[in-house]
Amino acid sequence: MNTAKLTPQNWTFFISLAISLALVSFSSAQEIGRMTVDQALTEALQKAGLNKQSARFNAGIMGLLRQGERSTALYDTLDFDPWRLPGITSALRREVVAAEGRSHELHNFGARLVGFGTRRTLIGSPIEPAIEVARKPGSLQEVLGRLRAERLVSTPSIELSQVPEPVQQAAALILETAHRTIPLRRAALSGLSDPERSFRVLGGGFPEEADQLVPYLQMADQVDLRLLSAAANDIFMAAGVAEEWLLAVDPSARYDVTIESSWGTIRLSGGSDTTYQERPYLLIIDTGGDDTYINACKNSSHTNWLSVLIDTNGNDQYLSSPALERTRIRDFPGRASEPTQPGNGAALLGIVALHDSRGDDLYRTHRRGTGSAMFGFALVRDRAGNDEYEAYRNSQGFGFFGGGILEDMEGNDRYHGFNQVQGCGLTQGFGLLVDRKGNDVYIAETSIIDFPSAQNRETNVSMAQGAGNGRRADFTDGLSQAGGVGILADLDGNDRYECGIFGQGTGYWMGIGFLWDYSGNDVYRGEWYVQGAAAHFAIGALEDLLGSDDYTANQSTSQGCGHDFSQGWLIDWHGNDRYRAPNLSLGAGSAGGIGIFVDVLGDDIYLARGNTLGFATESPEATLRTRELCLGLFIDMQGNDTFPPDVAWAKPGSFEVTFSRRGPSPAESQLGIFWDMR
Ligand SMILES: [Ca+2]
Ligand SMILES: [Ca+2]
Ligand SMILES: [Ca+2]
Ligand SMILES: [Ca+2]
Repeated sequence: MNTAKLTPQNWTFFISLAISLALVSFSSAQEIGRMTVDQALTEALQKAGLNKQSARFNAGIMGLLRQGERSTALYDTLDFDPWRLPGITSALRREVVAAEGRSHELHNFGARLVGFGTRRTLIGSPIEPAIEVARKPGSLQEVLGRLRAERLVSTPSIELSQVPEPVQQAAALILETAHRTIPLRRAALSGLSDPERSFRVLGGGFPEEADQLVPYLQMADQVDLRLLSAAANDIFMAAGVAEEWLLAVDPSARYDVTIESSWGTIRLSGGSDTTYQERPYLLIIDTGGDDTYINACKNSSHTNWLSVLIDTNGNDQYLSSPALERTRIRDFPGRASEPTQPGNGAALLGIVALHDSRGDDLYRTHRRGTGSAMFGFALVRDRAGNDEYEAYRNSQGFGFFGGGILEDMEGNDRYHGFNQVQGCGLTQGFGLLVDRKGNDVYIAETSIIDFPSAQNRETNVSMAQGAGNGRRADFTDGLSQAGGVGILADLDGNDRYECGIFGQGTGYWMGIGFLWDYSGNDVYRGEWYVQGAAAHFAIGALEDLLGSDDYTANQSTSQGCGHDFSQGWLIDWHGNDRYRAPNLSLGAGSAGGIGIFVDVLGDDIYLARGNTLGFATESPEATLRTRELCLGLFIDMQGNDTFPPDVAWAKPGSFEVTFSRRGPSPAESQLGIFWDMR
């Protein structure tokens, strides 16, 4: 029994604890917050002479300015009605929570946002027949026999008596599922006349010039990602079930068999520390030892269309070069040499699944990897331990025509990368980084400048931590391509996020980036186009649900800022927060954009300068933008807040509308709204 006196401090503690507990249940957090935020947005617009129908981009005018094809399903939805974003993202966040332990549902979640999702589990489990086959005694010999009869397996009959029964069943399940899935993959690529050549071209790098891009896009049109996504669902389901079966295997059980197939090598091993050198692997199951994998789990060719790696024990290393065992990526001289080559956990015209069950693991890749997909689907899932993830580019939840997922279930983890990492989606791609537990650190390199930005040559373009990136070609060849969807979702713990330019919920050129932090006291550091910011017909949002947080954006256009027909959102639901904001921030519209900032609860401190705290820039006279809405909206809903003394309209308890240009109606004007509701 707690005998402490109930002093006012105790009461405050108990009340805030009660609120926290209520909010920790994600559904109630969303319900309370969404209703309140939605009402506040509605009222703020009304008080300024706007409403959710009029406060939109004019589709006709935008159509004259916006160029780009292959927009995602999510982009079309949010572009149609910006004000639905908080409701839609709160429903999406629940799906991420619900997908725990079912990574194939995370895959379907991402794929649906882009437009090629399936719901293959709606009626039942599509892998149930394969599970039935695998569960029978002697199933692996039986499956291998059938594959041998079809000339898919070349190794003659092999002794399996040393291989533990769960390992045989798990291997049988993966191979049986692969065999049942290959027709979907064949159909997906049936439009390609020379798939081996396409593999080399599509994987050879991002096309820069139009003469490279045109054939690339033609090949892209010949790959049906819906079919490949359906196949990936079944593979990811089977890998999840196989991992469950393997958890029971004694880590000291010793066995080692190698079987060759035309889809790649199958190796089953346990009880020792093993180094897997680079070669085309179809399947690796390793149940014991501290192992090293050099580019062992990836698509190596058109025929090596599937690669599954399940490691259930030990502290393992997943490396793209043996040199990286002791060298960090940022210190590695060859770090920039192979940014689009597949490394561990990278898909290319195929499917890749990497599951690590236990141990403190090191994932270090200068190649594209750790949940990275081009024309395919990749999943990396780490179940336990304090892990270190390092990459250079196009990694750690990255998708370009396809989807890449990095899911970490537990432990305090460290993520480091340079560019297009930690939840990044390019054209027709999604990249998801989901970290479910622990205090984590996410860094997109800021001091070694390998990716100097057009905004500031001394700062990297990060395009990281929830970033959707498109190809802007209005000033070059005209072949603009819409960006994809990048999401970083961190569900627990006190976390730290650092990046340069473009990051932490950012979008560029019809791309969408979300950073969702569900819990904990967090620190956000970035430079420009960060923390809920977007440029050129794009959408960026940072939403932080619980905890007292510390936000810093140093250079410009951040923390709820939309530039050029973009939406930038920053919503913080709880806690006493501190915002250090640059020019164009905290609910700012720039060049016909919409920027929205909402802080729901707590006593907050705003340190800001310039066009900030509910402000919109004036559009040039006699241009298409003159009578376009440009809107900056700032709302603080509660608490004793501190505002900078030199921002004239930002006073506690006040509602202010500031017109930069007043058109015939508010919807044809450029205006800022500041509302501190108390
Ligand atoms: Ca291991
Ligand atoms: Ca681990
Ligand atoms: Ca965390
Ligand atoms: Ca707050």
